[in-house]
Amino acid sequence: MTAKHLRIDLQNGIQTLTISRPHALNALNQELLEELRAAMLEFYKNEEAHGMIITGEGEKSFVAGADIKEFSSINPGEAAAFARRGQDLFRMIEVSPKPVIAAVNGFALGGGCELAMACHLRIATQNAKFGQPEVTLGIIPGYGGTQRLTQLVGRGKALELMMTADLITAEEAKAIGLVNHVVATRQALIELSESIMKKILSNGRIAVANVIKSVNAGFSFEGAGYETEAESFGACVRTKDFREGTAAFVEKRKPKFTGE
Ligand code: CO8
Repeated sequence: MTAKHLRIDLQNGIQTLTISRPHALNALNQELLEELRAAMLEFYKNEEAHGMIITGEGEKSFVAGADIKEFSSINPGEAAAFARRGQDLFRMIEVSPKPVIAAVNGFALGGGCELAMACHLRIATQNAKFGQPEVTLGIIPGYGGTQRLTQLVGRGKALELMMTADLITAEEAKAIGLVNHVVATRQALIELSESIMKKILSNGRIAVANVIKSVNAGFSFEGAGYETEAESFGACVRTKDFREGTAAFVEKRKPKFTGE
C-alpha cells in the first residue's frame, strides 16, 4: 500500500512501519490513523509478514500524541466516537496474532504512549520520554491509555502519571514495567527490536499467537473501562477547560483552567 505518513518496509518476514510527520513530532492526525488502520489490515492478511516493528521517523519523537491542532476544533458530539475508533485501531494491534514491537525513538506522549502500550513489547532509546499529559489540555487519554497504563504499571503509578501529567525517562519507564529494554542509540534500537523479533519468530508461530491470545483474554475489552474512557473523553471535550487547554497549546502559553 502507499501512504502519506507511513513508510512500510518488509524484510525477512519483519514489517517495519515508520510513522512520519516530523514537522509535528509524528503526531497522529485522522489521515495518519486511517493509514495505520489500512497498514494493520494489510499486515494481518500478508502471509509474508510475520512480525511488525512500529517506530517514528527521526531521533526526537516516536509519536507526540494525537494531533492537538486538529482535535482542538472537534465537535463534542463526535469526540467519544473518535476515541472509540482510535481504541478499535489500537485493539487491532493488541490482538494481532503476529507479534508487534514498539521501537520508541523519543517522545511517546498521549496517543503515542497509548500506541506503544498497545504493542506487545516496548523497546526505547535512552532519550525517550513517556507520559500521558492529557490533563494539561483539559482532557483524558482516549485511546485506551487509562486501561493499558494501569495494566502495565499498576493503579497507583498509572493514576500518578495520568493526574500529574509527569513525563518520565526511558529508564524510569523500564523501572515501572512500561518499557522492556532501553538502548543508547536509534541504530541499537532497531537492531535490538529486530533481534528480539527474530527470536520470537524462530519459535512456534501458532504457540506465540496463542500466548498473545491468552494474555489478552485476561484483560477484557468488553468491560466498562474502555467505554467509560471514551464517554469521559467526550464529556471533557464539552468543557471550557478543554478549549482553554488546547488553545494554550496552540498559542504556546500556560493554560488557565477554571474547572468549568
Ligand atoms: N499535536 C500537534 N502538533 C504537535 C504535537 C501534537 N501532539 N506535538 C508537537 N507538535 C508540534 C508543535 O506544535 C510544533 O509545531 P510548530 O513548529 O508548528 O510550532 C512542533 O510539533 C515541534 O514541537 P515543539 O516546538 O513543541 O517541540 P519541543 O521540543 O519544544 O517540545 C513536546 C516537545 C514536549 C513533545 C511538545 O511538543 C508537546 O508538549 N507536545 C504535545 C504533547 C501532548 O500533549 N501530547 C498529548 C496529546 S493529547 C492525546 O494524545 C489524546 C489521545 C486521545 C485523543 C482522541 C482524539 C479524538
